[in-house]
Formats: sequence, structure tokens, C-alpha cells
Amino acid sequence: MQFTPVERAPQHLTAEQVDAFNENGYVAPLTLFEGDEASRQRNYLDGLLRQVQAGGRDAYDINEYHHLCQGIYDIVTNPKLLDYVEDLIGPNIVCWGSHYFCKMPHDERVVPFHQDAPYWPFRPSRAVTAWIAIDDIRPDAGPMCFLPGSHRQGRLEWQRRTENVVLELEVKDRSELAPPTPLILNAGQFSLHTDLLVHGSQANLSDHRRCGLTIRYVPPEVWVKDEASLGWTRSAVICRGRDPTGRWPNNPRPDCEMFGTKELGGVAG
Ligand SMILES: O=C(O)CCC(=O)C(=O)O
Repeated sequence: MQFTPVERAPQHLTAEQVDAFNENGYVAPLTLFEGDEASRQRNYLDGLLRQVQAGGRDAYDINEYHHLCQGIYDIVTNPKLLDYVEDLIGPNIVCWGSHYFCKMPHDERVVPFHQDAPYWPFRPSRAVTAWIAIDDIRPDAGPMCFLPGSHRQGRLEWQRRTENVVLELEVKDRSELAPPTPLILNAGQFSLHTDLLVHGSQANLSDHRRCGLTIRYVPPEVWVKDEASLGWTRSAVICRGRDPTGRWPNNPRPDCEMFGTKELGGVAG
């Protein structure tokens, strides 16, 4: 499994940013929300979190709700975000996943350094993740860290790590890879990274929440490797363009805020 460099002429990213994506495996910082809109997005997450916590669930549990919550659907399909994604994967864009990686203050769990591709049953490896800062991301709050250029190694060997982690896969040997570069962002800024880039994050030892919304985008020619993995496609949204393969479901914009089977109410506005 190898990284395919982006060769298209960009419309919204600069040629230098596309070169940086090819060279480093990510591009950042880009800006999606500013001022009041960034605050509105933070308030929206606060509302979702209140629901999660009231149900005794974990802050990381806001996973795969973009086809159920209008507020998340609207981020996933935001035209400005899609303009940048289009420059990397082309005019037909499917979103199959979204997940708030919400590290609460003093959360000691780490995200071990990993590549995304081995977690997922998709072929070929062409996914791009948008990681949108919902909070200001401070150096002491366990920011996401990228290992620049690691995507050019192809798929790396991994091992399972289970203690004090949010995700369990870990790249076995980092000795030949570049040191981690922390992603320091203001709320509303975001990065785009390829699914072969090694990345992870440390504990949040600060008094501040550190939340990023990840959104997984692929061109429609990417598909699951076998029938048993079809569940991974079930919450898909065709965000832009069309699906010439006719395989991807296209969930419509929800007209409310559903969380599990419960209406959230009042958190989208
Ligand atoms: O937010 C984090 O710390 C990790 C996120 C991550 O692993 C991803 O976006 O794929």
C-alpha cells in the first residue's frame, strides 16, 4: 500500500501547499471558522457533550453522528472545507466517517502513533482526514502530532497497545521516522492528512479541553475490501459531485439533532 502523490492543479490550496501535502503527508493550518462561528461551533459541541455526559458516556463517544445531527452534517458538507478537500482527492467527494476526538482536561489517555489506513477496510488507500480544532489547541493539552514524511514509507508494521489509550494500534518502530511535529491551531483552523501519515497525541495534562473533529473523505472509487466490511459505508454522505460507481449510500441532511435514539434539541443553533 503506497501513497499516491496529488498531481492535480489546485484551485484553493496553493501549489506550495499541495507540494507540502505530498512531501509531509499533511497541510496545515487552514481556516474554516473564525470569530463568532468558531464560538458557535464550540457551543454546539458543549451541547453534545452535555448529552453524552448525562448518559454516563465517554467524551470520545461522539462518533459517526454526521448523518443524524444536522450541525455535524453541515460541517462535513461545508463548501469551504470541500474546496480544499477537492484539491487533494478530486471533484467527487464521499464522507464515510466523523469523530470528535475530545480530550477533557487531565485526560491521561494517549493516541499511540499510528497510520489510519490499517484501521480501515478501504482500498485503495486514498482517504484524507480533516482535523478541525473546536478548541484552541495548546502545546500542553496533548495536541495531535504528525511525523512528517512518514506516509512515504507505505504501510508500516503495527502492534497492539491497550493501556491508557484511546486507539489501540501503534506503529512498531519509529526509529527511522521524523520526530513528531505538534499541530498547534486556533479554534476553527484545521489540517488535512493522508491515511498513511503516522500521527498520535499524548495525554492532556492541562486544565483545558482539547477537542478536534475528524472527518474522513474518499473519492467514490475507494470501496470496502469485502462484504463483511459494508457496515463502514452505512453513514456515508456524497458531499460533492457524484458517485459514478453507484455503490455509496447518500444519507440526506437530517432535519434535527438525533443522538442515538434521543432528540438533543436546541444545540444546533
Ligand atoms: O485527535 C487525536 O489526538 C488523534 C486523531 C487521529 O488519530 C486522527 O485524526 O486520525
